[in-house]
Order: sequence, then structure tokens, then C-alpha cells
Amino acid sequence: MRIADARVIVCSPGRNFVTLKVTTEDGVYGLGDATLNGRELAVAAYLGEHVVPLLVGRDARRIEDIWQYLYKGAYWRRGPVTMTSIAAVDTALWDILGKVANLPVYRLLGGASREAVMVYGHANGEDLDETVAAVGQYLAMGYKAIRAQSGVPGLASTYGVGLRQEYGPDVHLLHDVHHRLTPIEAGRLGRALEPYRLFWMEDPVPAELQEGFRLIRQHTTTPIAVGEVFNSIHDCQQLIQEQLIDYIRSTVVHAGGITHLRKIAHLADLFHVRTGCHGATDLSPVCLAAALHFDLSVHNFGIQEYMRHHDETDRVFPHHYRFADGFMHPGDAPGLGVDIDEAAAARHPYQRAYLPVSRKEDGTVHSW
Ligand code: CS2
Ligand code: MG
Repeated sequence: MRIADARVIVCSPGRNFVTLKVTTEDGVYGLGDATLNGRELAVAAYLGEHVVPLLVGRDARRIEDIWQYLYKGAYWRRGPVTMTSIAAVDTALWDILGKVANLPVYRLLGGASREAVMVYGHANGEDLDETVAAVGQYLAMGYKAIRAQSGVPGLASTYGVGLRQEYGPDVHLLHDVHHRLTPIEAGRLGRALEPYRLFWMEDPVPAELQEGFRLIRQHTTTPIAVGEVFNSIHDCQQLIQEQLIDYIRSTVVHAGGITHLRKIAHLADLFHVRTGCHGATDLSPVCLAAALHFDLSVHNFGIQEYMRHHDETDRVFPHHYRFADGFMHPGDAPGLGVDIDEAAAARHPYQRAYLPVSRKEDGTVHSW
């Protein structure tokens, strides 16, 4: 089962996506998401210029060996561009293996550990009233867990009061701090929010300094989630082994694919850390499908982020995964159960775009 061809497809149905399509000499193909928001063409070039020429002729069934070859053989290790590229190859190979075995990928990963996976949606509002209303809309759609973000400066510690009063104790509430605080500020915020029992406080501080989380832990029992920007097990090894976090947010596309993410999850399982994969709309439906197979199978799953894609995106990437009553399932089609309509993709060419940059009132560049 040799790899005959691999192609990078860049398209922009609502936003930019990079997809790797790997085809075997028998004509079976697999897909991998290679989207790195705001740096899409860097990954497309890394794949096209350096990785694809190394793939042709290799046995598509040797997933672990190809992973190690691309990781160790490059000499230069880690980094988001490299790891996103390796992830795309790895995801496509799992998709091919599933199609050849006539099994959904989650069955190849050991089978379902649960019936379906709980997901959380994003409720955003310009102010407290709008945020409360947006949470209500998600509840009406069946969501059991909702991330609430209010646009009112300084209200992060008080909107929890309004939401709990409005919707009671059953709904899981999450909040994303987007790396904006110092550890001691995060400790104070976490402590102030304890009465409202957040499901998690996400990315309280920039996480390059893993031991910085010790300080947060000393001050609050609010659960902590981190890792959407991590690309390797080495970025979270200390956080996990010292039990400084509760949820690891790394996902398939940015953390080396299903193969590497499983290693992160298995390490996390030993230290009471659960998974909470990143799932914003800049991760394509190919990544979401792969994440759902991973989530369904892995024992220490916690929650999956699910920010609905635009209709245009869904039309380019037809898929079998489904949402019902706050839970998702990847479906039982062989492989990942997601495809790309290349003719539709071609109607949406790449659009240059960057992530927004936020600044403090005095003009200092701040974390997004
Ligand atoms: C966010 C993302 O989903 C999340 O938790 O942090 O919206 C993030 O800003 C984007 O995915 C960046 O690419
Ligand atoms: Mg986030």
C-alpha cells in the first residue's frame, strides 16, 4: 500500500483552510487538516517543498514509523509549522487505514470509551445582558456546557454571578482568559470565581513558563485548562506531571496528529489530567472529525470545544459527525468520515488574513 501522491489544497470557504490529501497506489485517499491560523502558507510550503517529496513510495500503513521519520529525520524538531505538517500526514494516514480496514478510526484506536462526547459552544456578548442571552440560545440548542465571554472590561469576575443566577447550577460554564493575566492575577480571578463553580478557566497566563502555574494552583481550586498553542508533549510534560492543570487543550492538527496526541493523553491519564481539545472554527472539519474519533476512544476525555463552522465551510467539507443534545459522535463511516469537495474548494481561493492584535490602553502589545 504505497503512497502514490500527496497534494496540498488551500481554500477559503468563510476562512482559510489548508488540507493535505494523500493517495495510495490503490487509489484510496486520506485527508489531514494542516491549518495554522494566520500562517497558512508557511505550512503549505513546508508540506509541499519538504514533506510531500519524502512521502511518495512509502508504505501508508507504517503510521508510527512515518511520524518518527518526519519528526526525527528533519533534525529540526517541534514548532507549530513542523508539527502541523506532521499532523496532517498522520491524520491522512489514519483516514486511509480506516478506509482500507473498513472501520471508523475510533475503532482502530481501541473502540469507543463512551457513547458520545460532550461539547461546549461559545456564547459571546458585548455586555452582560447579551452574554446571558447568548448562553440561553446555546442552552436552547441542547448544549450542556457553554463558554461565556463578555465584552465588558473588568467584568470577568462578576458575570459569573449573573449567569449562575439566570441558569442555575446544572449548566457547565467555561471562560477563556486568552493568556492575558499574570499568575498572581489569575490566582485571584480563579479564587473569586470559585463560588460559581466554573468547569474551567482557560489559558489564564502565557504558558511558556510551565512552573508559573504552581503559583496559580497555590491560590485557587478553579480547574485550569491550557494547551491550544502547544505542539508537543514537551510543552506540557511538567504541567501534567506536577498536576498543575486539569485539562490539556492540545488537539490533532497542532500537536502532531492522532499519533502524538494519544501520547499526550496517555501521559495525562497517569496524572488525573483530562483532555479538552481545541475546536475553534479555524480548525477545519477534518480536524474536528479526527478529534471526535480521538475523544470517543481515549479514556481520560473531558470535553471537546465545538464552534460551529460556516455553512460554506460545511459544504466544502461534507462529514458524518453529528451533534445532538449537547453531545457529538464522529459517525461510523470508514476512516474519519469527512471529505473535501475540491470543485467547491476551488471556488473559494485563499484570502490573506491575520489574527487580531490587542494592545493595552497605553499601546503595549498584549496577548490575544
Ligand atoms: C480560542 C480560539 O477557541 C479558543 O479557545 O482561544 O478562538 C483562538 O483564538 C483561535 O483558535 C486562534 O487561532
Ligand atoms: Mg482558547
